[in-house]
Amino acid sequence: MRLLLLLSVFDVCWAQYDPRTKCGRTSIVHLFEWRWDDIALECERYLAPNGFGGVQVSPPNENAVINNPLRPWWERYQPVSYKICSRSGSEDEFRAMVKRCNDVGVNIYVDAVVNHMCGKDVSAGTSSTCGSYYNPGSRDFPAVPYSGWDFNDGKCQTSSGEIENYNDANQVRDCRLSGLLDLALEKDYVRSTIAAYLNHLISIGVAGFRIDASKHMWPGDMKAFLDKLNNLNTSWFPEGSRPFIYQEVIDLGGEAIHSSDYFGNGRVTEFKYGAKLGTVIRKWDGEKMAYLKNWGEGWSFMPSDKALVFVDNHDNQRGHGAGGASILTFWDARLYKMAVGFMLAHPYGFPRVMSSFKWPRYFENGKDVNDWVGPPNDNGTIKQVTINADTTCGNDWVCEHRWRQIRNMVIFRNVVNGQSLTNWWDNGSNQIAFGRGNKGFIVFNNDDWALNSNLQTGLPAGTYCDVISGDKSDNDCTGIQVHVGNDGRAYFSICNSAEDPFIAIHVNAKL
Ligand code: ZXY
Ligand code: CA
Repeated sequence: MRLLLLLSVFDVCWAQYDPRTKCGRTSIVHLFEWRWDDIALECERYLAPNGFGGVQVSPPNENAVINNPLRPWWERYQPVSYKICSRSGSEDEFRAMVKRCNDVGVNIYVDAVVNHMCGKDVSAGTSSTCGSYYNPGSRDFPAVPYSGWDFNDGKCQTSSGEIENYNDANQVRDCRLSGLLDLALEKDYVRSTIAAYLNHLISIGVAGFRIDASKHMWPGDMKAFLDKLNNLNTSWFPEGSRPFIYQEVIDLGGEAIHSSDYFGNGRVTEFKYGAKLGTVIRKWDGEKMAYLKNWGEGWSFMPSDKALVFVDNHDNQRGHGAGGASILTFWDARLYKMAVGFMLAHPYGFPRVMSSFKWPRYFENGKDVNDWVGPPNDNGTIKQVTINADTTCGNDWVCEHRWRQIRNMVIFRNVVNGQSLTNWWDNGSNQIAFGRGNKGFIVFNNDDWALNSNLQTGLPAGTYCDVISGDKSDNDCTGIQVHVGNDGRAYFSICNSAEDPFIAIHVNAKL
């Protein structure tokens, strides 16, 4: 009885921090701006077979159609109702996707935009993804419904009604973020309306939520609507499962609001992770990979069991936003693969892999003037994700998650799950290596000279396939082979000009 009680307390305590992934899967992928039909196919044909635990999908609710600039990606962050009806598809298509992904053990996490509705200066009318009428000027969103009483116009203390000073927590929570109409989350009606939207998604079968713009909501207000959420759908999840919650809080230090304010509600995005890792791998500010020895809490990041980690996200991959120029993206493919490889090999945090679309990046005075450009489309309709003969994607979908090096490191992380970081080695510069118990080992050479070293891997003796330069196939390796001796040691040789200057081996890719 006492044990049962203890177990249930433990369960409740860990509930919203647990991504509820299936079969020992340990990462998720953000399929940014993909259509629901394409995500359903991707779950079945690629994500499930390769051990991805889930997908973060773009906001599924109805949003303002912005025509100036023409259909930017950020229009999806301007809600006009909670109808599931967006450029990614209809509610029927969304339901079909959730079912098909859940049926192959891939969870769906929804990007929930609940701090605000659309911008105050968007014109009134029915220019929305589902044709619902709305009037931002009179604070009227009849399709929800919300009216003037449901916004923070009276509560915000700045003269402009906008957030003017990020050192003032009251403004950051109660004023408008770049003109977006700020919801009055202290009202029970608003809390209940948001909870009803999220519970609708839970009933369809989603596993949790990324909560957009959490920095701009009071943690207590968030707790109030999160406490109203139902348990996950028992068609796919154990009785009593709580939704996974990860809150987008951009905290690089130096502002009034801290990530730790939100730990009670669920996990929090660790924006320092990508900003710092980019700086290290670019070798800026005198950083070296050797300094990664105490990566994680040792770098004053939040506790590992609270952290949602990523190299780049849909916002900061555009050269602005949190982290700025140091952020690595698919545009810097060689360094990017090392960064994602490091993230997936390292035990700190719960990782999200980014999957992007290509846009016509063009810098003027250090700023990308095309940072607003929306997904590949034909007259506004999002293009299908086509798959080429070599398994890469077409139609300007980048599909980083399908790059061999990244996909194989997603598998690596599953194989080494639960093992601690062992056998750290570095050369005092930018050559490092570490193991994960007796399951896997990874070696990086980010110096300007060759790496030739005999290292303790901690692995059983045998011949292993490097999963960066190739795959294990028909009991052979398509890339480099690594021979681990009876003493667990292996000789590694990585040329600094190698296409990918790192090697990773694990026990499931042993000949
Ligand atoms: N936008 C352009 C034009 C409009 C959208 C812009 O220059 N915005 C002002 C600076 C960026 O501020 C925004 C932040 O979060 C948002 C924004 C936003 C969240 C949304 C919708 C938004 O504009 O429009 O749901 C933001 C919040 C922070 C912070 C930094 C930025 O420290 O606490 C953008 C849109 C950015 O640049 C955006 C959109 C969605 C996101 C996100 C950023 O999830 O993280
Ligand atoms: Ca707010």
